[in-house]
Amino acid sequence: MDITFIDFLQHCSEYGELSIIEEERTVPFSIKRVYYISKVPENTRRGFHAHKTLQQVLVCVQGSCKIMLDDGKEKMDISMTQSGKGLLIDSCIWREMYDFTEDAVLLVLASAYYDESDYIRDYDTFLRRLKE
Ligand code: T46
Repeated sequence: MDITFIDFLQHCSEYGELSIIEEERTVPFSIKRVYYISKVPENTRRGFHAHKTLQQVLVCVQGSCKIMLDDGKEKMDISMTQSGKGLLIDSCIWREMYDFTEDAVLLVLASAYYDESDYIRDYDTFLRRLKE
């Protein structure tokens, strides 16, 4: 599976780090929605879905977590440990997020507004859709 990481422009100094994300420049789409996931209890797994059309960039801005990506052929586990790097997840990729540290904050930049009908929450339906 081809995984795309996006390196954000960063200004790091003795005063801290400043990371810059610009729509259609850093991120290859127009950002319609931003949300973040935090305070995830230990041993919690989230996600368990794919999207029909949505593209997203995930950034663990604090702490760390892992993302399992599945394109129907291959599964890949990715450690999200760097706040200066984004993981691009295209449509039709099954994702699960896990191993959140207590302080983890997972920021998500999305290409569309929230639409429950864009979710594929059943794994067999996801596999069938890939064959269409
Ligand atoms: C994704 C991963 C990385 C809304 O009402 N609006 C929103 O914009 C979002 C993202 C969610 N919701 C509602 C839908 C559910 O009732 O919030 C509740 C929790 O959402 P969900 O169970 O889908 O959360 P995750 O962590 O499993 O998945 C989320 C995103 O939904 C999803 O698009 O790719 O993060």
